[in-house]
Amino acid sequence: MTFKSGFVTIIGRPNVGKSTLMNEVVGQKIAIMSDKPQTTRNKIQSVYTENDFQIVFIDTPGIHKPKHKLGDYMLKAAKDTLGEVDAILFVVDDSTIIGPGDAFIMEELKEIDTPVILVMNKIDKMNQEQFNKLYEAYKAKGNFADIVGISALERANLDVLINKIVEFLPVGPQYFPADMITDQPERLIVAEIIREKILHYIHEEVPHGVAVETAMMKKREGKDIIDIHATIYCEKKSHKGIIIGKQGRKLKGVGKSAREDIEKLLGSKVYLELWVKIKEDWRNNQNTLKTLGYE
Ligand code: GDP
Ligand code: K
Ligand code: MG
Repeated sequence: MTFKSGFVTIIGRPNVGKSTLMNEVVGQKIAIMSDKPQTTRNKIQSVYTENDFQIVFIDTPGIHKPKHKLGDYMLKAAKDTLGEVDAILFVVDDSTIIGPGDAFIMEELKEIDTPVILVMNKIDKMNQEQFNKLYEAYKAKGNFADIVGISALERANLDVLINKIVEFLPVGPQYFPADMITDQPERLIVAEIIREKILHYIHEEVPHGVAVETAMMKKREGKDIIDIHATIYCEKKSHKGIIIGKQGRKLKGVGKSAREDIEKLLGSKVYLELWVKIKEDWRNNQNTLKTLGYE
């Protein structure tokens, strides 16, 4: 039996479903998801292994025009990977036309030799006519190695997509153990889950100025409990108030919902303590970005 393996990067506008796709393929929450753009800030690798192949997925921050240093970093993280992988999954959603965002990405892709599979996501929200129209529009405008319609959320056609990806993989070694699904340290996933809940519970501009750091994570002596302390950094005093909420209600909601997800991730009871601190302008501070893992 010949074993195939390779690297695949997932690109696309914010909110088209890249993180959802990666999580559903590997069957666990590795990248956080939300209905807000700029949810994913790092390159995240996850691994999907079968008997005769292994795919390493790289989820990237959405490609968009940067507004601050963190934005610069995010765009670079997305573009750097394109030339180095075996295939690119370019994910689009149920928009009725090819918008300027997708056109921008298709321009960027023209300079790269890597085969591009167009993934038309969210087919659960499209009727056949809408799908066909969009399909023809993309086919006419782009140079794709293949086009697949899927619903990441409903896990529709994911097997078809996987088979297509395997076609583009070279014969190669099993890079990672079969049971490994991500290169992300648990501390980082924990922090990201907390950030996901902040994105979910807190509206407007506040979450975009938030960073989360897992300060401590330790199994309690003789007990089946993991104690976790995490710090939520925000940019302003007013933001701190919003995050904590009246009588601490917001923060409690964030903590409860994060704890439930973290317990699933770690397979253990969790005691989660959250602190909110102000760190002005951290998004433009190189050192802080480094400390928080954005490097
Ligand atoms: P990303 O920014 O590209 O990583 O997008 P996310 O994975 O964070 O998803 C953005 C939003 O789209 C979330 O609210 C998802 O639940 C939703 N979403 C993702 N895939 C699908 C899909 O196949 N169908 C529908 N209806 N919604 C989806
Ligand atoms: K998102
Ligand atoms: Mg994402």
